[in-house]
Amino acid sequence: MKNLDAVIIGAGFAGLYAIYQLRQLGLQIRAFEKGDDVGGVWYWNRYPGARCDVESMQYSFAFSNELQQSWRWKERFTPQPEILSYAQHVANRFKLREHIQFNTSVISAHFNESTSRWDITTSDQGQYSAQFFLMATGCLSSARIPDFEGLNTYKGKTFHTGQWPKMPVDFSGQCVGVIGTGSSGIQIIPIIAEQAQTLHVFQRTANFSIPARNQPMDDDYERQWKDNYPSLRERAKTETTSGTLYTRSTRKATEMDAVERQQEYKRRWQTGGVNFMYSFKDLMTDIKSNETAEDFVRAQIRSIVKNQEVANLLAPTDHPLGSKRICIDTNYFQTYNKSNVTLVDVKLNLIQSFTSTGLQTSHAHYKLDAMVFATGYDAMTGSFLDIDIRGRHGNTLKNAWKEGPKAYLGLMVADFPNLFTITGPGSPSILAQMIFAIGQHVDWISQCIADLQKNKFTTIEAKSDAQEQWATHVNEVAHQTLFVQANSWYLGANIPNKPRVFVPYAGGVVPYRQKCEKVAANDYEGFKRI
Ligand code: NA7
Repeated sequence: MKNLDAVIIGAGFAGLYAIYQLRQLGLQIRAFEKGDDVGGVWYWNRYPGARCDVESMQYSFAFSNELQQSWRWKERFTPQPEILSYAQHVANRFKLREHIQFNTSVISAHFNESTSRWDITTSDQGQYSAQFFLMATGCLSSARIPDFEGLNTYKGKTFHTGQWPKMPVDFSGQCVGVIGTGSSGIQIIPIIAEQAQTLHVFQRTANFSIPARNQPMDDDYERQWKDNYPSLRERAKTETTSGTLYTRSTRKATEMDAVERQQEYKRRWQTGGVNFMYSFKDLMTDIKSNETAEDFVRAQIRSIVKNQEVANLLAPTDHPLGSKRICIDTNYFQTYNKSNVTLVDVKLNLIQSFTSTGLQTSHAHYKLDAMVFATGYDAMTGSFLDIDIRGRHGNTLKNAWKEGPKAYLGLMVADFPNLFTITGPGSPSILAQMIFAIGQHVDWISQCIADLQKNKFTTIEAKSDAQEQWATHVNEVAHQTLFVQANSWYLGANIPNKPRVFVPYAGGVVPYRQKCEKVAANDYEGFKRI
């Protein structure tokens, strides 16, 4: 058994920054990464069209001014290969690779009550004992293909967007099917449509999507950011709900007359990106306001898509705009004007089973050479529960979370001492810009560990009552928004039998950070240190 101070799982942005920070504390650390390189979600999601929905100048680390000044983003919204290069650059520049063991998964982590340390086993039969155990496993890492009947009999090629092969995939001349019209589906569909002979999109829920209006990076815009990075990063920290600076309106949608409102939506639709969601301050809290934005987007879809039957299927009517993660796209709706693309509504035309040659629905059989699953993830908890984690008294994390995940501040779980959940359930995580959320969490965790060492404590763990109160608060805050009105992965609705709990903290990054800082300043109120 090898002794370490800290074990980190994952070498995505969370793992990389955790290595960087914990190393500064002088800890002996090792990170285990399943893939053969850094990048996490951006390592696995190498499907054509994969692109970040946060603007490049903001989706990056803030901890090193030299890094943010020297790195040059080529486009307004960065494509996956460039984000992966950035992660590789960070790993190389700060010499983080020497702490990472690639091609290795953590199989189990058991808290050993006699040593107050974590006993960790890895896929290469490694045995480690570590004082601290950090989960940097990401919120969207546990890719999921639904249990379709007959899938094992299907002879065509299958792909999941979140586990895309490294070798380029060429769909030229093929009949391709895509299941899933979330962000990944919406990004990959226009690209496959360019190559494939025929493309059938199997849609269960139509999604709202705003044009990205991606473009090469504007030099002046880049300069403006680089000249003001410190103050802009500070504003992101203190003035935003998600850690990303948008042009936020201070007005309510229903306060304005219809003409003015339309102009605002039009202006933002033309500019592109998630900024559309900030057209009015109450879009995520007032259904009447939200409906005005929904109507606008549906009208755009109907004006883009020529066949009105198809347009009606593509226009979402069953959830508020933004209650499922808003998508941003490049030519998504336009793709349905192509003669080789067919939309199949699987709410009416039910998927029955895969056959050896394709997909059988209640209305027809579709012969398919390849099937792309853009069917999403067991989000936010899947990557934790895929590992055999046991805390005090041998209690499994699976058992502790059987009625839904609970973590005090989204950082620690009662009865799992010294286990830190970076961007865990109950923190803003996926509702925030992820690199921003990771930065705040890792800074807090490293300060917490430094304080433990300074005060000669061995362990820290969440108290159950503090954890309960926080979970209640997370739930109450979510119910003040429209997020709870959709069957989304935020609520675990895409996974059969997953407890229906709104997992991320919807109260915004500013009150969240203030709470974390206050807790630390008050001698880690709600935590027990021994
Ligand atoms: P999402 O957003 O979870 O989308 C998954 C899609 O797959 C969605 O349209 C689902 O429909 C559909 N789906 C899932 N299971 C089925 C079955 N059984 N039958 C038909 N359709 C199904 O995952 P993404 O990868 O697109 O995006 C995840 C996040 O990654 C994204 O928000 C960004 O943050 C990056 P449903 O809506 O459940 O009816």
